[in-house]
Amino acid sequence: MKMSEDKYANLDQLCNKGASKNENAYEDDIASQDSRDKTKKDATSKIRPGANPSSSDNSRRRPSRAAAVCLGLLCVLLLAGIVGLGLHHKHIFSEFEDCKASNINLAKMKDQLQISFNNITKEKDQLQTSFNTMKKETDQLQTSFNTMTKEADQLQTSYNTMKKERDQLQTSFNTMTKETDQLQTSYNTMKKERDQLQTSFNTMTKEADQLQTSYNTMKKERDQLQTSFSDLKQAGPKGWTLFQSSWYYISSEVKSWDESRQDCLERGADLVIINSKEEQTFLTMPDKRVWIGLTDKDREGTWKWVDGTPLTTAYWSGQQPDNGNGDPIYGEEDCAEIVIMWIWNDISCANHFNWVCEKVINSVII
Ligand SMILES: [Ca+2]
Ligand SMILES: [Ca+2]
Ligand SMILES: [Ca+2]
Repeated sequence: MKMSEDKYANLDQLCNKGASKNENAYEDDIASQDSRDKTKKDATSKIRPGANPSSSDNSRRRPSRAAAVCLGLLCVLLLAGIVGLGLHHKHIFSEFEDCKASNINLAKMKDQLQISFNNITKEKDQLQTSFNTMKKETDQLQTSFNTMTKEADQLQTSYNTMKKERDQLQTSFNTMTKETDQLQTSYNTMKKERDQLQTSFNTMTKEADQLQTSYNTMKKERDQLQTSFSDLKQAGPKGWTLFQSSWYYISSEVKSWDESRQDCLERGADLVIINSKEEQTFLTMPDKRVWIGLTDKDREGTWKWVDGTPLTTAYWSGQQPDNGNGDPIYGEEDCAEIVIMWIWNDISCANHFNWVCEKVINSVII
């Protein structure tokens, strides 16, 4: 717009300059004409003093001719001046017409420029409106940009936080993976152990079944034996006496210690072994001397029961056992008897006494 205005101003200056130039040229032409007229007058004034005053005819004719010549010259000059002025005026008129045409063109151009200026003004207003709109949009965009920048910052913060959490999760995942591997290894180991235990359990189950079967069989046998024992208890062997957990046979004959033991063995028993004070009291016979299953035949002074167990609790009388006290009449005394009043004595095994066989019930009942 400014450019258009400047252009318009330049056109005005050009027009004014042209007009001013024409005016100045006209003024210069007039001044030139005046100068030529002055020069002519001066020439005339110079000629008049040059006339010869000594001859009166010549003086009268010569001024006339001179005046005629001067007049002719003046006419020529005047004609030349008129022609020059006419040409000059024609030239000026032509320039004036040109200037007028230029002014018209300039006026048209001015109108067009005015129209263009108006159009440009409208466009400027529209551009201003667009600029304002764009400025608002720019402000809105700036606001949006600021909002998006904040959101971007928040997102960046969230991203960093999530990245840290991801790293922590990755670490936890790796740790859990290791633990999982360890657990898997432990699981495999436990699985193997379980399988082994299962195998052992199956084996033990089979063994338990076998044991249960054996137990059931043995239980039946025990029941049968219990029944047999009950029957036997109710009606024991003839001549046998039951005391606590043993059956006892007290002989009515007398024999040596070895013969007595042989008799007991033939009866499915052995010479009595005294395990308690009650049994000792039970076996005390007020009128008999009886062999018991105690001897030191194998080693003098080392008394053992017939089942091989050593003697722990004894009921020897006074100085007994004395092994005959060195008296040849008694000889070697290697067998034990219960004498009257329940005390024990060692005596020669060759003596003949009654004897007591013992059959332990517990050894029969399973
Ligand atoms: Ca006994
Ligand atoms: Ca002895
Ligand atoms: Ca003795």
